[in-house]
Amino acid sequence: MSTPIYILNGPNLNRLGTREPEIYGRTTLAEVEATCREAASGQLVVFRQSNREYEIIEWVHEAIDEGCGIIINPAAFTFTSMAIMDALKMFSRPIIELHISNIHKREAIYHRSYVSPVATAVIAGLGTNGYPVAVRAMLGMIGTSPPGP
Ligand code: CA2
Repeated sequence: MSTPIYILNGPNLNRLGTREPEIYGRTTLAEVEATCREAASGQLVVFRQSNREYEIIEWVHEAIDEGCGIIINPAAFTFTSMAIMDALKMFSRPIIELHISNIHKREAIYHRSYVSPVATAVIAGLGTNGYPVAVRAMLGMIGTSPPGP
């Protein structure tokens, strides 16, 4: 497969590993990126983070033209952004919504995701291990590895 998996990260995740380790762990986003590339085992990966909503929307548009799948941790935009939801709706290949924490175990403001209704699958609560898990799941979805346990 020559088109990349897009792994998109929303606001504040560039600070991962620096605060609230009891919720988000101590792994930095650069370390998360390395685990994703390892899990992708040769599959092209585009890994990005932005604190700007419009930039994430632009990257979803780029993925519509060039990507085979999207793994997205929209962070706080999960609960606010109809614009990201609308962009993702236009993506016709697999989408995995990913959260490091289990958003459903947290306060009510973290329960209503705009992204879940347009996602193929949702992963939450596995810590930063959720990223390589999502990459392996995506490889199965796009057909570069056999589905399995
Ligand atoms: O659990 C997740 O991955 C979240 O998407 C992270 C978001 C939060 O708004 C969502 O409810 C769940 C917050 C990311 C905050 O960024 C951090 C920065 C530094 C250290 C820890 C988190």
